[in-house]
Amino acid sequence: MISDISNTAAKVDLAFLYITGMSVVLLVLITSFMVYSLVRYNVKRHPRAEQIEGNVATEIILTVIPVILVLVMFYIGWTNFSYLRNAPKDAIPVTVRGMMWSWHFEYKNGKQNDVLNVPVGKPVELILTSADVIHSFYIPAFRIKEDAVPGMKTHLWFKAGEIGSYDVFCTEYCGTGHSHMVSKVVVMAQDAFDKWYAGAGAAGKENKGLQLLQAKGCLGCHTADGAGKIGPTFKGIFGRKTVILTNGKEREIVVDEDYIRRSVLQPAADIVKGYPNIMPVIPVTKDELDTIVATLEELK
Ligand code: HEC
Ligand SMILES: [Cu+2]
Repeated sequence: MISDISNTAAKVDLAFLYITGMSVVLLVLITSFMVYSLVRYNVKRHPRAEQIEGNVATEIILTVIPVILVLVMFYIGWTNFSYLRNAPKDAIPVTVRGMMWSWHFEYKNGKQNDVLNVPVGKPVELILTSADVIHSFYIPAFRIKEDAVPGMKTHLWFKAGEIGSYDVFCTEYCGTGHSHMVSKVVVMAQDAFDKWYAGAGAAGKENKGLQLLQAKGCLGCHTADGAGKIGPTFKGIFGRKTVILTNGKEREIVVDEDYIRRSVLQPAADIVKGYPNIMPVIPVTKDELDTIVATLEELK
C-alpha cells in the first residue's frame, strides 16, 4: 500500500495511509455505537428519558485519545513535509523550465532535453522556473508537485526507486495547449544514465539539429513533417512565401535566414497571418541559433 517507486511517494503514502486508516476506524466505531444506541435506547425499550449528569472518566478518554491521534497525524505530516522540502546536498541539480506548452530540462553540464532523465537511486533536485505564465510541475507516481513561476525559483527533490518511465503533467491551467503540456521522467540504470549524460550518441548532423529543436520545445508547437500544429510546420520553410503581420500591417515575405533568426529572438515582431501571437521567447545561445537555422534550411 506504500509505494516505493520513489522516496517521496513512500513518505506521502504513509501520511495518507495513516489519515485514511484512522478515518475508517473512527467511522466504523462511531457508526456502530450510533446504531447500537438507536436500538438500545429506542422509545419502546426506553419510554422515559433519563438525565445523565456526566462521567469524568469518559470525558477524559474522549478528549485525550483524539488529541493523540491528531498529534500523530501532525507529527507524520510535519516531519515528512520538512523532509520533502530539503534536498540533500549531493542531489543532482536539474533546471526545469515550464513554457506554453512544454517542459524543458537542463543539467549542470549544459545537457538539455524535453524529458527528465535521471539515474535510479540517486537524489535529484529540480529547480523550477517558467518562461511565461505560472505552470505547475507534477509527477503523480512520485506524489510531488510544485508551481513553476516566472522570475522565481522553486524546488522539488526525489530519489527514484525503480527503473521506468513516469508521467509528468502541468496542473495549473495555462492556456489552450495546457492539456498537451506533458512530459516524462525516465529513470535509468546508473551506467545508462552516465552514457546519456556524457552525451556522445551516434546522432548525425541533421539528427542533432532535430534533437535540439525537440529539446528546446519547438516541436511542441511546430512539426518537421508538414503536419499542422499550433504554429506553421518547419518543413519547406526556407524560401516559403508567407504573409506576416508587422505592427498589424500585412506584408508578404520570402522566408530567409534573417527572418528565422528574428522569429526566434523576437517572436512577437512578425506574426504569421492566421496564427496566434503565442510563441514564447526561448533562450538560445548563438551556436544553438546557428544550428536551428541550418536545420530548418535542410527541412525541404
Ligand atoms: C508555444 C508554441 C511555440 C513554440 C514552443 C515555438 N513556436 Fe515558433 N511559432 C509559434 C506560432 C504560433 C507561430 C506563428 C505566429 C508567429 O509568427 O508568431 C510561430 C512562428 C515561428 C516561425 C515563423 C514561421 C513561418 O512560417 O514564418 C519560426 C521560424 C519559428 N516559429 C521557430 C521556432 C523555433 C526555432 C522554436 C524553438 C526554439 C519555436 N518556434 C518554438 C509557436 C511556437
Ligand atoms: Cu502549463
